[in-house]
Amino acid sequence: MPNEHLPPLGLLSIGGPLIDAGHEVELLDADFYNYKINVIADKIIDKSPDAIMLGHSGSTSAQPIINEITKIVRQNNKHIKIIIGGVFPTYHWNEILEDNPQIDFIVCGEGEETVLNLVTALESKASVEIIKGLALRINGVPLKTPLAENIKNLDDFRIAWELMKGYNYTYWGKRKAVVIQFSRGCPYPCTYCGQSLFWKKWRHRSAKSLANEIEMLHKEYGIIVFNFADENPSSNPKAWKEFLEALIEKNLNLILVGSIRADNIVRDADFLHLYKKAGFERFLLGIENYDEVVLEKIKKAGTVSKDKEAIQLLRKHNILSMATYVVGFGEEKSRDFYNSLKQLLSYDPDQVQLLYVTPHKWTPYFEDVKDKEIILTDQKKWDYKHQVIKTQFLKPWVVILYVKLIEIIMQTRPSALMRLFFHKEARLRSAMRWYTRIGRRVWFWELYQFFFVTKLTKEKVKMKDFWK
Ligand code: B12
Ligand code: SF4
Repeated sequence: MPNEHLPPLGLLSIGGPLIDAGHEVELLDADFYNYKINVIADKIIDKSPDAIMLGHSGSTSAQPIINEITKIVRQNNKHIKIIIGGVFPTYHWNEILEDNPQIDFIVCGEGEETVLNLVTALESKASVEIIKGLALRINGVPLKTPLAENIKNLDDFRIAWELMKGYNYTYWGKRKAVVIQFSRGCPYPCTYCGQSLFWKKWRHRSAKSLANEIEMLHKEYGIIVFNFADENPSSNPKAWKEFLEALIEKNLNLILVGSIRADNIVRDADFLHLYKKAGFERFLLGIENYDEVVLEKIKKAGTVSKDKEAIQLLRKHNILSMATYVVGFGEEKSRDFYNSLKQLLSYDPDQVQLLYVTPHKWTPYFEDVKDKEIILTDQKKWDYKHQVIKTQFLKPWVVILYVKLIEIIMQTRPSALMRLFFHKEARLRSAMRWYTRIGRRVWFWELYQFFFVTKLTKEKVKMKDFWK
């Protein structure tokens, strides 16, 4: 997002336990300043800390950048410990360690406990092989230690918000913002989803502790916008309701945004007014596909009628809906794009986002498509915004034109424009204007990138051969 940045919650989360154990920790947010790779490496080399810990938001697409940064750092500093973590390295640890001798350790899974154990061991020169949840080299061979247990109580670890000092994080149109989590994980079985597998079990923070933390962030840091990182925050409606009530009791004027399952919105129809009262302004709903057969195949466990009902319910409560639609789950023909558009128009969401299916090696979906050919071998572009799987019936340039056509029709249809200009709530008009401003730039940028920059591979590369 141009000039808008959110703090990296993953790094702040591992920072908390380290600081509390007495370590000196500093945050270098390269994304915030849009630093080039050399600049990032130079800053690390200048500082020369004992260890660097790198994380990324778009995990798969950003890993090549981490590899490049750490190579330069290693050339200039032989002693620094290089530690990485996050979802992509958790599953691709073997090839990362094989191809990147400069990376010393990969923290697999949740980072808080493992990183603390690792740093404590390194400091006291104790053995690191016994630490669970780690990938490392033993006698030069990449190995992974047994899985670490899930954190049982998410309230046990403090997030180091103080590391945000010096960064003016904003979102939603220059409003002070953070990313926060009520829960981790998701109990649903969608075959393509890498996140539910990563967090393993759905767990949540206590309603009171999160409400208190939000109040502290609002009062001490002036935070207005809270972007929920949860995969599915309302998995347990009782706990979720308790949280909404605890937050409402604080009587803060906040803007909350997040993602949620459409059927959970329908389930919570009776207390959606609490969502609104707590401050929820927009939910992203993963609609994924118009075809019930495809939804069944990917085990979305949702239904078309619930998707529509959820959008209507959100509208009734003056909460914006953003429908995300994924291209490539079926073997689309022109007719399928027409049907998708028709369905989206009938759902009438406030915003849409079209994405491309991007299989993660560690998901069941990968097994379904591993023999398919890919058209994009540049990992940096595996970011859901580029088509990666070859389509049987349509050329990639036709696919992108259909995608862009659907987006433009959806965003400029009369009902969307009416809401954009005349919605009765000024704050929702402002939110929609903000999204439209970003969307306009991205729309042109993606077309430009596709036709003038992105190089599609001419070779026949199968998915299973691309990911070793
Ligand atoms: C907020 C968010 C964003 C924000 C990021 C803000 C920021 N500065 O971090 C924004 C909107 C900018 C964003 C952008 C993108 N995102 Co995003 N994002 C998220 C989201 C919803 C939350 C991230 C988060 O804070 N999680 C909570 C923290 C606590 O978890 P965590 O980061 O995984 O960290 C824990 C562990 O992984 C580990 N860990 C992580 N890093 C490290 C590092 C070290 C050294 C150690 C020891 C441990 C460790 O410890 C942490 C604590 O347990 C996640 C989904 C999710 N729920 O995680 C998607 C997610 C990370 N994003 C994703 C994607 C694809 C993108 C984009 C590519 C989308 C796009 N096309 O624009 C871009 C990429 C931007 C970029 N520059 O790279 C995907 C990545 C998929 C993948 N496997 O590669 C995810 C998983 C969403 C999904 N459902 O698939 N994103
Ligand atoms: S509902 Fe969402 S988060 Fe949960 S498994 Fe499905 S895609 Fe993943």
